[in-house]
Amino acid sequence: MDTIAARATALGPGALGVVRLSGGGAFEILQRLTPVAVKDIPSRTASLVLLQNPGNQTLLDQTLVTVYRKPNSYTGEDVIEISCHGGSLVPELVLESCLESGARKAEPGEFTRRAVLNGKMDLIQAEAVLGLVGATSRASHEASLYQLERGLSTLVEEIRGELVELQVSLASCIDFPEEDEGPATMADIVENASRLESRLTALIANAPEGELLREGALVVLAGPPNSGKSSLYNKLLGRERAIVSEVPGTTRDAIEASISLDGFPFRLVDTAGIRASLDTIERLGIEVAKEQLGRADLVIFCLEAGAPMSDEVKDFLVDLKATSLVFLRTKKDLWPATSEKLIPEGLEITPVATIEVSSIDNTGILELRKLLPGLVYGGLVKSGVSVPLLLWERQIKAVESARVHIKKFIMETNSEVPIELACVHLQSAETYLQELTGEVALEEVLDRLFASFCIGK
Ligand SMILES: Nc1nc2c(ncn2[C@@H]2O[C@H](COP(=O)(O)OP(=O)(O)O)[C@@H](O)[C@H]2O)c(=O)[nH]1
Ligand SMILES: [Mg+2]
Repeated sequence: MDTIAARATALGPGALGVVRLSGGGAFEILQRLTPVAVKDIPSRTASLVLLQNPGNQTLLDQTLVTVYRKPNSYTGEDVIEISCHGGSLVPELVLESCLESGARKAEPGEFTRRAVLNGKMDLIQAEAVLGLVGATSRASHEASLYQLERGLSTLVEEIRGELVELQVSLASCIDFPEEDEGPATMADIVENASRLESRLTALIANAPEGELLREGALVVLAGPPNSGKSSLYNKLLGRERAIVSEVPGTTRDAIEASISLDGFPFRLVDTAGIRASLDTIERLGIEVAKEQLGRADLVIFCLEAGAPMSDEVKDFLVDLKATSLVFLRTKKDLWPATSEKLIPEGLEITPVATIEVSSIDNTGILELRKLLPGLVYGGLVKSGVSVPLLLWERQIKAVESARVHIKKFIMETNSEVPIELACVHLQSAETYLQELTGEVALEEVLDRLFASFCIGK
């Protein structure tokens, strides 16, 4: 394997920049950049090293270098980390000098790919690295870290181990069908297979929440113009992001911002009010609002506390039926003792919650903030995020395929299919679990996965 090099820190202002080298030539390459005897630098200890330009030997930077001798490194190869001064120029100069001295520029994710190939981590952990680097909320940070610590890997290996045992029992059942004293009966085997299937099903059940953790759940504010959406939006964000105005139809485009509630990530979207409008731009805004609503994980519908509901709004709400809906009666401060029903008579909607709020005196705001994580991330709010969790589509597909094959095995044992054929499904399920951890990894899977990494990871 050739020696690769890349900046491990982002370009731009910063006190430090880190350039990383990995491969058999790492020590030689560094030696071309300094008079210090590189082979004598102790492992895993920061050492002051003056770097020189490889061409004219002029001083390049004062750096701190940490060397890792194989196999005790991130990639399992010789690794050198050069901590130089940060900014946009110095790290680039250091990198260029490494390239001039024989290193090749790393591909995206190539360091982690080498770590996987050298058995330093499995594919689930590699994805956890990606999740950790991309984490924007406490929950996604914690969940990725738990998988990096092999939370999911351990569970998957355990299930795979049981799948192997099942196949062994099955083989002896097939070979010695007459023996009553055999280690397991067919009924035992099928029962164990169902147990494994349930464990995979439970894992998949959590997966949609796991996937949302990465990007944040999409929560869309909707309702008639002037119902207080933008005011509430700013209130939830804690800053003035959307324009608030008594002129109806002010918000025309959908605006999006990220917030974290109780550590869980949300993408909050404010939209144009829903009403028949002749104004082209406002009509476009309403179209955008409808589009956002189609993708929403949760809709917060705002209607002024004492206001009647137009037919247009009713139709709109009924169309929304499928989406999970929080129904707000807004501007409660203006309507302290309204006799208006929270949900207007005859309107057949079943919101997951109905709250009276005011952006002026904060009525209901805390209640709303507390409510949202449970509505979107219910399972994870209960269990906590330090649990084995599928965080990526690739993982979900592999587990689902394994589950389907176990299910087929169980079904075929109850049918005319010869047991020798049915047991092929157990083998397939095992292969999918091996793919999940990367124990059998196709080159193409690796290519796709690591393409989404940044260079230097
Ligand atoms: N009294 C009172 N007025 C509010 C409240 N929320 C919004 N408003 C006012 O209602 C008008 C419309 O608010 P806005 O947030 O722009 O509504 P949007 O059109 O639904 O985005 C503005 O004049 C706000 O100041 C509230 O909770 N109480
Ligand atoms: Mg608005």
